[in-house]
This record gives sequence, C-alpha cells and structure tokens, in this order.
Amino acid sequence: MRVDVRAYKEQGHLTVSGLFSDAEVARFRQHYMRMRHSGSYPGDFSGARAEDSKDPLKKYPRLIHMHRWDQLSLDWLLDARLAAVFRQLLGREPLAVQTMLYFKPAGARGQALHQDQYYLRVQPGTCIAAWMALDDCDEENGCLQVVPGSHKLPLLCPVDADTSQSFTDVTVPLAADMQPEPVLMRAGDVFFFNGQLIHGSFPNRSESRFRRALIGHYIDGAADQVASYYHPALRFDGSQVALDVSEAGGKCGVWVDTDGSQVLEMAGELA
Ligand SMILES: O=C(O)CCC(=O)C(=O)O
Repeated sequence: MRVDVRAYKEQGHLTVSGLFSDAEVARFRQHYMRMRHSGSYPGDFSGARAEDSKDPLKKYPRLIHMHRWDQLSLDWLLDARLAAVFRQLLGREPLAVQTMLYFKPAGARGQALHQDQYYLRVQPGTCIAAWMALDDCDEENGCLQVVPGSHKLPLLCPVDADTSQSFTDVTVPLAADMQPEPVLMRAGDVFFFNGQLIHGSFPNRSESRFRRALIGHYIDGAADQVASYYHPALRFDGSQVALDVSEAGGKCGVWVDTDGSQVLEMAGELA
C-alpha cells in the first residue's frame, strides 16, 4: 500500500484508513476492556484532579506501556503494517518505545493540546505516533484535534491546562491564527503524526459512546537519546537498543506580539 508521504511531510500527519480489520479491532476492544476490568496495572493514570469521584476516568484510567507485559500489545506495536507505513514516511523504521490505551468513556475529559517531543525528548530527531481508533471517532466523542503544519515549530513552552477539560495539566498556547482541526476516523484507521505536531482532544460529550484508542510511540531510528521513562527502545524485530538518557531542559518558544503579529521567540527554558 502506498501512502501520501508528501501530505505527511507538509501537514505533519496522515490517516491510513482501514489498516486493521473489523475483526482485529473487535479483538483489541474485548482484550483491553477485560484487562481494565480485571485489575490495576503499573502506570494507570486517571489524571489531574482525579480525586473527583464522579470522574469517568477513575473507572477507566489510561493504560500505559502494556507491551512490556502483554503480548498482544507488543505484537501490535511491532506490527509489519505499521513498519511498512513508517518506512515510507521516514525512509527507515523507527524504534518503538511506548504503548498506551485510552478508553475515554462518555463524559471523560480530553487531553490538552501538546507536543509529544516535550515528553520524549528524542535526540537527534523527534518522535512519531501511530494512533489507532478502536471506535469511530468524531467531535461528539472527543476525537483527536490537531494543528496541521505545527510540526514545523520548535517545542513551545508549556503553560497550565484547564483540568476541568483535560486529564493532563499542561498545554501549549496557540498563536491567534492557529486553530485545531478535528480528525474524524473509523475504527481500524491509524493516524500517524510527527512528535512536534500540536495535538490533543476535547472531552467526550456523548451520552454513552467510548472513544477507545491504541497508541504507539516511536522515535527516530537514528536517535541515540530518549527520556528515561521510554527505555528500553525496541527494533521492529523485538530486539532492544541501548540508548542514552536525554537531558532535561533546553530552550522553548513563546509567542511575542511584534507590530501587530505574533512571532515565536526561543525565550523560555524547559524544566
Ligand atoms: O487520544 C487523545 O485524546 C490524545 C492522545 C495523545 O495526545 C497522544 O497519543 O499523544
């Protein structure tokens, strides 16, 4: 299957429709619902302000790094179809570092706009995500939102997020002419996006619909450093790669008004 590499490079994202079948998606849904209902796992995270007992994410916290202890998750993370898309988009296979499962039940908060590289701190290069919809997603159930082309920006300095809308507590400010756009997807579609792309999601406003997603995070195949939380990195054959831990800190961008327009100045320091 050929994918539109030019669109990916221009926009910083690309949807590959129907990459996984209905039967596979049904199996993933059943597998992760069973996993969620049968206990708690390292890294379960229901978010900032999670003390609110009515928060739906209390019952459905995000799962993380399941590939470290769940074979189905590892098999998906290293699936040959994902590798084939990556080879086209990047010219080589990346290294796999993370899985996550977002359940996002009805009424759940979203995740404020952010850049993944803020967390992964890949050097050199950046990260890339494969975000697979396990339910059809649209604005009602809190689909992904992205700012097309924003992958060309450096890391922006984070500010506090509104935790009534987001289960994470940091976000990035947008310039006045930047607007997030919804990413409408069918279950089984996979959305690939660059680690600098500004993205996130709004709350699930539906009465009863889940918006489940299986997410893989990968890093540039030539990278030699990533933040410690993401070790070990894996090749697509499952073997581990020894990388260094990237340093915290570095410069980040802030929007500054200059003669009526906003420009980005690298005036801030990352924590
Ligand atoms: O699924 C969402 O709502 C946000 C996911 C996300 O931000 C990510 O995978 O980095």
